Amino acid sequence: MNTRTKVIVTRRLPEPVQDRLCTLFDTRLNLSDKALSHDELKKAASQCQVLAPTVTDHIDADVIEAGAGRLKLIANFGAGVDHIDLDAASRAGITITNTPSVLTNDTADLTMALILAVPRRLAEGSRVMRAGEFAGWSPTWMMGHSIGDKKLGIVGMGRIGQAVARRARAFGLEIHYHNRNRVSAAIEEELGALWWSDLDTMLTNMDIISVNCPKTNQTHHLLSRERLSKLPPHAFLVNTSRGDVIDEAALADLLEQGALAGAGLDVYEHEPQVEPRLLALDSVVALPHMGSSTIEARIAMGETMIINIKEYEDGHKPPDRVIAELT
Ligand code: 8YV
Repeated sequence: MNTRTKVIVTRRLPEPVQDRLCTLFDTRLNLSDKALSHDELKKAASQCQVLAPTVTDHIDADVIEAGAGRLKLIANFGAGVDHIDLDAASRAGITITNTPSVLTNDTADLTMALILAVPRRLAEGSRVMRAGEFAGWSPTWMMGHSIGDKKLGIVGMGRIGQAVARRARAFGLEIHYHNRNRVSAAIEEELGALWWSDLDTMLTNMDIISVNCPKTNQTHHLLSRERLSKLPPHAFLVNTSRGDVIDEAALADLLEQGALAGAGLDVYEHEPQVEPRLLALDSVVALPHMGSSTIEARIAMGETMIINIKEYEDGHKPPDRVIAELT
């Protein structure tokens, strides 16, 4: 009889991660990388002790119920857990873990890349080159906006928000932030960051906004149409967190009307669908959810996930447990 822990992985992972999973556990991989259907997820949940999903798997109460009794751990490959019904899991006594920290720097780098790319019109410039439309330098052509001395408002000052602040400071941006809780004085001092208790007031005063908070019931459409309308028309908005923190249709309306200067987006409200009006705008730089897509981060995420599974298997509390109330 096989006594090894049964692990089901829902998507193809980097090879060293898959190899290690197979060495340590009775692992079922998904070499095709085709996302599992809802029924397939239910079936998988009923067949394993550990389910290893990703952001593309909707782990709702039905999937959790299907795993009742056998499923003990959902070891998410990724930091965000908004695709998992945490309450249902907690009621069923299932532990949830994620992979924080290891993707912080890469996600912050990509955020900084968008903070640069949108005001400096990088994607537009690249499109012009590819279309063979570069007719030579001109003193008034392709002028964007400098980012130095601009006010950056970070929404969500967790690990990634702080890493963005560190980078942005080096580029000469003034750091402002809104967070449920004020960060420590030591961190504020290190980042030169100014806390705004009221998000609306911060928005009206910023030049660039970076969304870095997790998606929870409280942050769904945090940047609603009303709030987005508070941003000054010269402002740029960057989102590398989760699409539904922003009302995407309202964002498209405001950009189309010129009520906002531009947006840099890596995440979307209804992935993989993207509001087509956003893609039609030169003022939008759109990326396909690639904040953590470096080979280094993805291997580190796998390693973190494996450590969580191993600790569970050995009877310890996995280090990266996600507690429902804190998300
Ligand atoms: C991950 C992310 O690649 O970790 C996250 O929350 O958004 C991505 O960078 C994805 O979640 C993998 O499941």
